[in-house]
Amino acid sequence: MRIVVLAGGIGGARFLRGLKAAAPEADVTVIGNTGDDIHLFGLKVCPDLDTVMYTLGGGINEEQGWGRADETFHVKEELNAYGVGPDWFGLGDRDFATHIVRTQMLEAGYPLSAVTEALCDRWKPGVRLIPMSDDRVETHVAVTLEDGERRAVHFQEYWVRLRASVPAEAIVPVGAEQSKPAPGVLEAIAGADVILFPPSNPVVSVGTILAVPGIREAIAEAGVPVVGLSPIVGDAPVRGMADKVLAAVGVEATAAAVAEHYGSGLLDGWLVDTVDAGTVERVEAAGIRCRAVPLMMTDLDATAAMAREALALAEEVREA
Ligand code: FO1
Repeated sequence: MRIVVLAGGIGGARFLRGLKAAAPEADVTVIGNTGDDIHLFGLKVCPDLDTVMYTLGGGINEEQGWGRADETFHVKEELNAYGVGPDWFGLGDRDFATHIVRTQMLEAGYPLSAVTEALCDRWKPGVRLIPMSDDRVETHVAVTLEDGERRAVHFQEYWVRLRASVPAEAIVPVGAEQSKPAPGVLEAIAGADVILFPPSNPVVSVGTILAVPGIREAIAEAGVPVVGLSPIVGDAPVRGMADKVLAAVGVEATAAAVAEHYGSGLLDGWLVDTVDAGTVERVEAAGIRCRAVPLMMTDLDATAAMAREALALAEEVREA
């Protein structure tokens, strides 16, 4: 079975670990969000690609869900001692090596998709990991700061430095309109048996991938079941601050509203948590087949069970 997954960072990576346990024989292609990418200290950092690569490759810091295990921060401390920032973004020494290799290869002329493949040669994530695009796309967030100044900040500045403490007034994936899907993205979608949206952020993760011209259309036209898992459980994000960015696009932070936001033109099936069983009817009324199952990724078994439910719902859609 060929499965395509559109993944953001932590939620996507943890779901993928469950999917691999649930379907060890499946051929999984992951289309990774690169809207969170940031240039720091002359280096290209790709947080979501790295989170997937480290999580599936066994190098992730399990408590944080991002960055490397057994990490130290000497380089960052030294940079900060020279007054070179930002000091709010935690790049560790081991992680720095990944960004150095990536930047060297990009500067040598390799596209990000080829660089990601080379990095995965080391980590062997057991999936094919492709960035959504080789072109630069950067998510910016329009905010009004406490002093009344209106500014567009990089997504990482909004997420990490500001901790989403001010309302996101608009989310703009800068460069998306001019970007093209990376080599292999459209082919993977066209060749998929099932397409899954993990419980990743629907606006700044899956939404950014869908903003690359051609990807949304290819999924809608693939003619295979498209099944998503709600990142919202009981009207709050399972983790992260998805509610803050949902407000910016006028979507309420509920499992049903996120399904409607994707829409029946894209989604065939949607899983909500058992606490949201009351919304199944509303989602089905929107033309999306819906089931309520436990959606907390507390451990590998629970996450694998979620992946099995998603695949079972896909089969139900296929047979309908
Ligand atoms: N998240 C934080 O909350 N604080 C950090 O300092 C931070 C650093 C960081 C470095 C590398 C990396 O790959 C991820 C990092 N993240 C950090 C996670 C990241 O900001 C976001 O969670 C994702 O971009 C959203 O998917």
